[in-house]
Amino acid sequence: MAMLSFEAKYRVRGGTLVGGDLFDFWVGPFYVGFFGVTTIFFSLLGTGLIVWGAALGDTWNVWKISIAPPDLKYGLGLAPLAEGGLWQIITICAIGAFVSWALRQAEISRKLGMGLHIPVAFSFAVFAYVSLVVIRPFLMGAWGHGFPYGIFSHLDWVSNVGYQYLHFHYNPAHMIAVTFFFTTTMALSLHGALVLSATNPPKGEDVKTPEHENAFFRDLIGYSIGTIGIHRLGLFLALSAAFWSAVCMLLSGPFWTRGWPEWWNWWLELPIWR
Ligand code: UQ2
Repeated sequence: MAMLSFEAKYRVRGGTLVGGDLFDFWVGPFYVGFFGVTTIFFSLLGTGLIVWGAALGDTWNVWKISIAPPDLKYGLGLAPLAEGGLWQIITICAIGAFVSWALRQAEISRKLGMGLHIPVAFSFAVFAYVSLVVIRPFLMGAWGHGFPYGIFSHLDWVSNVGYQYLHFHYNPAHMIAVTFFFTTTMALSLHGALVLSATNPPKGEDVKTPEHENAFFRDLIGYSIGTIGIHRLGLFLALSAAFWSAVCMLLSGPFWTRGWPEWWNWWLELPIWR
């Protein structure tokens, strides 16, 4: 179905957070809004600075291009452009673009009279990013604790930071985050499989209803969470994965500097063993 005729009646005025009617219009299928303008601004500036940073580097191999944060010696100060200053401005552009995007989602949601679930959910991903490049570096006293902007280089950073704590899988918040990531994939696979199975009956038979979906899980495990419930559960699981990922990184460094396996000594030191 061509969406434009259908969408026309939802192209309503209002719901903007700033500027009133100023940017309250569409370009083709896209809503613009004040935050559409700021998203474009930060994205283009940030991308341009990344290309500049790449040009200052020694490779155009897309896998190896990397824009590093400042050396630790610059602490929480500004660094020269070619020595991490670009990374600092790119970080500001990235956050400007992500926050603009969330606020544009909020404006569109308000315009349509919908809940703010989408911008709230997206904010968890933004929080996870901000915790890595702003909150944790700030708590540790140097922007140099942020991760480099490069495909291989950010993987190296993740590996190095992990080994710095000897065995990151012993980080209890990491354990919780990983469990939520896996549970999210299981919930989505259950849901996707269930909906497709109900909507793809044998040739000539009617498409099945949510009653059938409920009956399947009641037969299987004695419980069905329901059609709205599975989506609430999915959102909770996914947001929890992002949240605990941020927590596991904010603990590592600012609040725990030794190996994570050692953290579990509290268990061995419980007085009940003595
Ligand atoms: C369900 C339901 C859906 C679903 C799914 C279930 C009709 C279409 C997948 C089953 C989910 C359950 C029992 C929860 C499983 C718990 C975890 C933590 C993964 O009942 O209602 O709607 O898609």
